[in-house]
Amino acid sequence: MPFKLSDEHIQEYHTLGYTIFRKILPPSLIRDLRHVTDKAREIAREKGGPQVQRLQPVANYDLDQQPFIDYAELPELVDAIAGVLTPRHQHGNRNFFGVLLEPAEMPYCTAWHRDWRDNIPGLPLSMWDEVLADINLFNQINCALYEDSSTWFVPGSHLRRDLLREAKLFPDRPISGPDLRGKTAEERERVCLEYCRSMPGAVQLHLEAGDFALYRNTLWHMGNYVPYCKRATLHDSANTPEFVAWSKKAREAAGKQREAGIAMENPNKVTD
Ligand SMILES: O=C(O)CCC(=O)C(=O)O
Ligand SMILES: [Fe+2]
Repeated sequence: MPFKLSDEHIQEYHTLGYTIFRKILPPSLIRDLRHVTDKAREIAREKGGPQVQRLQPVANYDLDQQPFIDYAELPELVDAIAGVLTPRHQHGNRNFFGVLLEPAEMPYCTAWHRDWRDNIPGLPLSMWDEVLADINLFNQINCALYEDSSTWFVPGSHLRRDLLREAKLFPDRPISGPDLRGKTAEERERVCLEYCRSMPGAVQLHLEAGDFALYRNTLWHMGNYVPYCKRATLHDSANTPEFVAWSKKAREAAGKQREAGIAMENPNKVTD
């Protein structure tokens, strides 16, 4: 059945902070993308070692670009994104989009975070805070080529700043992940899962091959990875000219702060 956008997709996107276009990629495109991302995995591991998380942007590497172009131009996707957001929001940006991969050897996870606020050292947090709800900014994409249950979200958290219980859970910056030192693969897998579940209201995203998740990267989220689940998930954004301009400005400001010795501002700093 061809994909059909519904009112629920739009409603969910704004209230939960994410929506999924189920089976929007046709099987022939999944086949071509699986083929090229197998090569991307080899390049990523040569370059970044066995635990590497991604190759990004794929346009910078010696890979057949045609499947990525077909993905960027897929009319059903262009229409669905325009339906939830606007026709000005464009995916498949060649200087950004990449592929997320499973680790070759050991389970691990990222820390819980909101993108930019918690993973760009030096970013003046007032810059993020004032545009947190701007729909022209922060629209991100995970498009799965194999089943993928790696990503966790706190639905609705994109609509607000941190709750007290979240601030108490992660009072420091940078936010720590679980302590994996000296642990076996199975122990690491268990500890990472417990870390995912330690966040109140956390839900695990389940994508099947050809599913496309559009999400606000301002919501609390994280990735949790095991080597036995093959992963090739296109990682992309639905960009606007406003976002390109904002991210350039934000990176410059973060660089200046770092030069001045400011590593990471803490939004939850206790001041009494
Ligand atoms: O692997 C994922 O799906 C999430 C990754 C992520 O949030 C990040 O690297 O910032
Ligand atoms: Fe992230």
